[in-house]
Amino acid sequence: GQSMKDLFRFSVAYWHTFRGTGSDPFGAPTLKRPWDDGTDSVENALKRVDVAFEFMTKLGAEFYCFHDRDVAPEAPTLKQANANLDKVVAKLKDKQKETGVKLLWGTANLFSHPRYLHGAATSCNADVFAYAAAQVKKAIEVTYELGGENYVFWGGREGYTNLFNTDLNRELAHLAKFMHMAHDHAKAIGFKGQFLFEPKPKEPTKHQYDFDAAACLNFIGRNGLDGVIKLNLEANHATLAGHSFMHELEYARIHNALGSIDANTGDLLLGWDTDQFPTDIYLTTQIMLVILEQGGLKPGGTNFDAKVRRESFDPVDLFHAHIGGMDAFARGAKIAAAIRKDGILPEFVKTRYASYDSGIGQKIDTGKASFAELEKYMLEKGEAAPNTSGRQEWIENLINQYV
Ligand code: GCO
Ligand code: MN
Ligand code: MN
Repeated sequence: GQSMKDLFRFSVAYWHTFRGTGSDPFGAPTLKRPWDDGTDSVENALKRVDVAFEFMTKLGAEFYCFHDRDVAPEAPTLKQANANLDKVVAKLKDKQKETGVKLLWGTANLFSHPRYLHGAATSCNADVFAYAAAQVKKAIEVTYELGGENYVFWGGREGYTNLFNTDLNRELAHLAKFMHMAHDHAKAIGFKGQFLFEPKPKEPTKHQYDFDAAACLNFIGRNGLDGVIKLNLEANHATLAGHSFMHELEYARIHNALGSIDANTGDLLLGWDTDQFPTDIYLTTQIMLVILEQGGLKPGGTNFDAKVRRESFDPVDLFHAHIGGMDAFARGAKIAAAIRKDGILPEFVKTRYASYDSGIGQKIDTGKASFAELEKYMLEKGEAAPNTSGRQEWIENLINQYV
């Protein structure tokens, strides 16, 4: 019953698409943007807004996402940085009104500036904690002003390298305090957007506090933030953690915490966070199976947190890359819908639990029985160890039937 548009809620990532240079850790920028001299001035930032909204309008993207420092320049003082942001946000607001493109989420960049060397909310320096708080306060305010439907916290450098000089318990406590302060401020100004944590392991710090969905959910639960913070899950971050993306999505979904996705694809052999555009319909089918099960992502969406690296000199390639990503999602959605409709998967799942539904589960309530009662049951039964083979364990090729 729901339209494809409502299902995807596609979004363009401002940082990659309008600020990305094509550089990688081994080489200098390649992308040339004739309208942009590359300097981080307010004047340039305002010019970029025109290009960005022309791009998004032509693409037919419904949403965009940004960090404070993608849209407006960093400055020597907080006061100046906030003034820069206000100037650009005024123009973003006009452009949103003019084009109908909406803000899926805003966020603060708490990782690029050298002050965040040891993290932001988990920094050992109280001035840095205060600066980060002020920066997030402002970023929540402009997200509210622009009608943002969510607000994202990607941990950036919230983690540590060496435990000998790190008070892990204290840093987690600082982070919890910070998140409660952010929530309090959102409430105070009337911002109703959903807060989202974005898990990511290993980069940039060795031990990230937001390693994966499970680590984030544990933090959320033990700090009284259930529901206040849901998750923005990214495909490449899942593979970096050694998970499949489908695992991360389903793990979040069953905890009622699947908020939004950063759509991309990474190196399946772990590797690093390459943020490539998604083109693989096996991946998008898996994603859409979970999203359909949840009944959509709203107020979240499908944000292309993806870039072209040193494979391109021409920003037009970014346009084609987004089309390719949207196409991969549309195909994945069709396949996932067909799989759900034929009922084969639920049947596989059901037969897997046959012993609960028709065997031991009927004779003895495995959930209520004691270990001693279960032992007595097995001793009386007198059979050899139960054999669970014979069920279909490897069904990934199912997708091939629909391609
Ligand atoms: C990453 C992150 C970044 C963004 C994040 C929002 O790939 O390391 O996802 O791309 O900053 O999505 O802050
Ligand atoms: Mn991301
Ligand atoms: Mn990434």
